[in-house]
Formats: sequence, structure tokens, C-alpha cells
Amino acid sequence: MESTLKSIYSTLLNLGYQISPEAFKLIKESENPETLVSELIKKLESMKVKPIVIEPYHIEPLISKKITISTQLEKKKERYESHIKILRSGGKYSVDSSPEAFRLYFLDRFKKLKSILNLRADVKAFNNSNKKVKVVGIVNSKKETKDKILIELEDEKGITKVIFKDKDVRKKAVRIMLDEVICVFGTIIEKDKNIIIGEDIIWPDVLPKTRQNIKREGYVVFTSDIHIGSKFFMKQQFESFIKWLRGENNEKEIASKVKYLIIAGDIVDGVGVYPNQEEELIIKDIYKQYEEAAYYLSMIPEDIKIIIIPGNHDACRQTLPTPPIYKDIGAPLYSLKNVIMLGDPSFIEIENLIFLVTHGRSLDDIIPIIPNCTFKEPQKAMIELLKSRHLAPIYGEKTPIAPEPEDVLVIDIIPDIFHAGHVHVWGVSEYQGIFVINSGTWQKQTKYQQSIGIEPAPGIVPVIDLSNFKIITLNFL
Ligand code: D5M
Ligand code: FE
Ligand code: ZN
Repeated sequence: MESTLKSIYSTLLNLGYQISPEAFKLIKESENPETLVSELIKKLESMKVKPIVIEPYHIEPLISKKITISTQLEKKKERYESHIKILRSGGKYSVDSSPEAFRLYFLDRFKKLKSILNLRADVKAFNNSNKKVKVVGIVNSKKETKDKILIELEDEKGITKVIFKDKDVRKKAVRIMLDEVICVFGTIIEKDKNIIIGEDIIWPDVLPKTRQNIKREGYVVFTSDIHIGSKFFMKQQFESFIKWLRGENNEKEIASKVKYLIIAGDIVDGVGVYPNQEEELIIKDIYKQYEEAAYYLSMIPEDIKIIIIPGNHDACRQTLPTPPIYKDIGAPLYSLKNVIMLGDPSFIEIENLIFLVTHGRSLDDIIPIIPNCTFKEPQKAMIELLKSRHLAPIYGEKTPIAPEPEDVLVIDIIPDIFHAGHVHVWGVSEYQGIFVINSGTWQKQTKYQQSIGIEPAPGIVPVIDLSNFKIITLNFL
């Protein structure tokens, strides 16, 4: 036995690996150290970025999990499982993209948001008179001149032209986004041409939310944009995050209470996502990228439930609503027992709290056009999405939308927590009692991002303490 262990030790050293005493202990105590080590070597050789020191977390996933999970842990898992309810994930994924499908899609968007607007006290209280009218419509066009903002609002009956002249109302009107649904109060100036002077604008918005006051324990951890496979993936920092989740780092107290990890897309860097991306890839095979991703996630204790939705770098249909990552390419993730693979957007109830999770592609479209929104504070733009009650208001820019019969991008269920990623900058806020969280990234600035001045803020992880509703941010840099 002793000699077997010695030869294992020197084999690893000869291959250039050091091994930590804890990891060595795991090998020593395993049922069959030789088989385990040959599997370990195979695994390490398949990794593009090899560890210098072998740690327990490299080995544990290779030891049959059935042995390491005690029956008690299994029970705990079941208990957690019953606390997760998927309210809605992705859409129906229809493939019809005919003009008629688009007409029906926007009609559904209009109807859904109109009924949300009609529930508002201010909209309800406004009574049309001869001259004064309210119009609820979808924004068809928008033009800005020096002293006017002109929009066209479309409803079932036709098009109303609205002119905003007054300085104060113009300030509000700047924020109007194409294809969103709003209500305008105004005065008719030409009835036959349907022209009104806009005097006020009402967005669907959310009312202050009161959380169900029940006793909860534990932490929810938010992350996204891991970009495994990219040369810029911050392996070391991500590993220290995993170590923390395993209770092997600072802040053990919090780590031991983590019950859920939510990942809002861009698990891997993908292939062919943008021109010449292969030059920035350390793993050029998408299957291998998911293998590596699953290997990392398999190091996370199994009693932490992991929820994963896709991002624009993941392997799946790219239009919103987005189905879960393909089962064949993402197979290694699907094989993890504690992972739940969902679509974008997903409404999930966890311990009686509603989580809305989306990757956040539309942030690229709305940040540049909304005053006071910047890529440095994505949470502000996320609040604007809540005001519009839509996850991708603008059609035809960077966010591809599939015209499904039902617009599942309407925020018709008000969440307690709204989580997105994509812009690679973390940010947290609270709006009307809703936690708004952007979970940043684990990818350093890429060359492309450098060329257009995107400055990521990686390695920061927002966490919610369910017992007191405080947000903590942990820094793994
Ligand atoms: O996106 C990360 C951030 O960088 C997001 O705000 C978009 C921006 N980005 C990255 N690549 C591009 C290209 N090719 N065009 C425009 N904007 C881009 P991620 O989804 O991680 O690539
Ligand atoms: Fe990303
Ligand atoms: Zn993205």
C-alpha cells in the first residue's frame, strides 16, 4: 500500500503536479487509489488550464458521489427541492416567424400591457372628455427635434400622433422606448388626423411590493457570465469562489448557509459567437467547454441547488424567449444532480419568494438610449425594464425576439428579486420593494470590450440573506 502511494505521488510530481496534503489524504483513503489517480490524470490532462496544486475539489467529483453524500444530506436535498417551484420558464418556442406571427405577438404584448396599465388608479381615474383623452398604445415611432418630441402610438383602432412640447413632459418623454406600451394623457388638436398634445405619460410600472412575512433561513448566491473556455476566464478567482462555497475560505459562516446558486447565463464562452472569437478561446470545442463547466460546478456541495439559464454565449436557440441549453451539448451540466436547467426568462418561486431571472441582452439596447443609464450601473436600466414591465421592449436592435403567440417577456408576475447579468458589471439596488441584482462576471476585459470601452467589474458576487433580506457582496479578486 505504502509503495503504491509513493508511486502515485511521484507519478503526479513527474507530470508536473503538486498535491495538497488534504487531496493526498482523499486518495489514500479512497477504495482504489490507483484507479482514482488514473482517472484524475485523465481529467487533468483534458483541462486546458491545468492546476499546479491538486486540491480536494479536483478529486471529489471523481469519487462516486453516492458514497460521499450521507443519507442525511439526501434528506436535506429533498427538503430544499420542495421549496423550488418553476412558475414559468422560457416560452413555447414556436418557429413561425411570418409577418402574421409578428402581428399576433405584438398584439398580445399590447393587450397584456394595456390591461396592466388599466389597473392603475391614475389611468382608471382619467375620464375622456371632448378634448381631453387618454391613449394606450404601442410606441411605433419616435422623433426628437430641438423643441418637440413626436411619437406615434398604435392601438387596435389605429395610430395616434402625440406631440410633446412642454419642457417638463418632454423630460419624461425622452425615456420613451420604441415598441413599449404606454398611456398618454393629452388634448386633441386635430380629431380627423388623430393628433394630440401630450400632457403626461404613464408607464405600466410596479406598485410597492410587500414580501410575505414568513420565517426563512439561508442564503441565495447570484452569478453569471462565467465564460468558461475564454482566455479571459478568471480561473483563479472563480476557483476561490467555488472554494468559498465549499466552506474552505473566509466567510465560512455565510457559505455554510448557502442553499441556492442562480446563474443567469453565459456559462461558457461558446464558439463562433463573434468574428475571430477562436483567437480568444482556450477551449475551442463547445462540448469540452461544458465538460469543464460541469467539472467546476460538480465541486459545489450537492446540497446547494443550482439554477442555470442560458446566455447569448451558450448553446441554444438565440431568440428570446430562450429554451434551456441544448441537452446534448450541455449534457455534463444536465448530469449534475443538484442542477436545474431552465429557459430565459424564468419565474421561479423559492421559499415563497419570486425570482425573475433573465440574461439581460436587452440592456445593450436600452442603456445607450435612456438618460442616466450607463453600463457602469446596469441595475438602473433593470429598474427601467420593471417600469416598462417588459424584458426586451425594443424590437429590432441587438436583442432577437421570437414572435410567439404569447409575449412571455411581459413582466406579468411581479418578482421579489430581479436578477440579470450580461453587461459584466455587478450592481444591486432596490425598487418598490424588489431587489434588483446584476451579478457581474468572471471574465476579464476582452480585446473587443477594450476596443469599445467596456470596463468589466469581475469577481464580485451578490448574496441575499433570506433571514433579514440584506444583500451582501463578496469580493473574490
Ligand atoms: O457581453 C458582455 C458585454 O459586452 C455586453 O454588454 C455586450 C458587450 N459586447 C460584447 N461583445 C459584443 C459585440 N460583439 N458587440 C456588441 N457588444 C458586445 P457578452 O454577452 O458576454 O459578450
Ligand atoms: Fe457575458
Ligand atoms: Zn452575455
